[in-house]
Amino acid sequence: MNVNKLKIAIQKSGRLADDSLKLLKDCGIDLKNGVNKLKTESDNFPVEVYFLRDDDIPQYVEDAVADIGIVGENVVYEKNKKVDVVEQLGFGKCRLAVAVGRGEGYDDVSYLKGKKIATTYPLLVRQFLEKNKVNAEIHEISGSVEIAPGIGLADAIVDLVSSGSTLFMNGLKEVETVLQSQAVMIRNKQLGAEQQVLLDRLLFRIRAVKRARNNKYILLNAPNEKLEEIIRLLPGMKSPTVLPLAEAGWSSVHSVLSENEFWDIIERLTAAGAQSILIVPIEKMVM
Ligand code: PRT
Ligand code: ZN
Repeated sequence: MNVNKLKIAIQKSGRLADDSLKLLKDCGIDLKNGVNKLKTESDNFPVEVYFLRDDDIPQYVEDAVADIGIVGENVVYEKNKKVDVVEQLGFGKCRLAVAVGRGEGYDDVSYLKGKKIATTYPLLVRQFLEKNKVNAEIHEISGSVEIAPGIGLADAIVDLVSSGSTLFMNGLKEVETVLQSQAVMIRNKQLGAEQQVLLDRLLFRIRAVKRARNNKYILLNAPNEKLEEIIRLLPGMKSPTVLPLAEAGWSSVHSVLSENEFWDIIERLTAAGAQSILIVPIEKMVM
């Protein structure tokens, strides 16, 4: 039964839930809004989506209950199950960090020697301490790690940080990064041939969506005598498209810019004489 469907495990509710569903939707996979909230299917792609707690996803994928899953790298490496990481997905970004009281004089990791560290990530903390050759006591707790130093339960914590406001509100400061993390796609190690074909189709779509999210389409007008200089500023997919404008001596230039160099290039284009610059989001980008 259902042998030729790809079984995907995603977080039921929480920080990765909406972005995971959005990614599938952007890949053109329409999910039925079934009443059964444990599982749903799609009419236009052979998938079965399971909604689970994020902590359970690596085990389900190792056991082949699900073929693939979407989960944070922090969970993948802490759970340490036998699964393959196949793709970083670009959302759910955070870091696993060491934090100590704001008033503490912290110079380097040797500060942690003999100290008590509260965390929900005992394995990753142990590996971090071993790598840095520091002996410290790991105190595993199940939540609200940030309050541990304040109530005298620990001298330091290791927890996930994104904006840093939780640490700030609890009188803590971030002093070391244990792991940079984002949501990833994981895969069962013995995926069947049919499932692998479906996964490859899904990954092809995911990569097109990721590329589109990281790029913008740009259109601008340029005086012909400045064209060469303006084209040099534009990386483009191959080379920019140049079309003559109705007004003599002017051209329209079209290209693609990546999100991280975007503002820098726009400033240089304007300085070089580009006018009427339009920036348009890209829906999908297949190379
Ligand atoms: O119920 P379930 O077990 O499925 O969910 P959960 O409560 O265990 O996880 P959830 O939904 O909180 O997080 C899911 C995943 O989101 C994590 O495993 C990370 O990969 C990722 N992620 C990204 C984060 C954060 N950013 C994050 N900021 N997970 C948790 N936090 C918490 C952190 O623990 C701390 O309490 O947010 C607080 C810090 O945030 P800032 O912005 O104040 O620094
Ligand atoms: Zn969880």
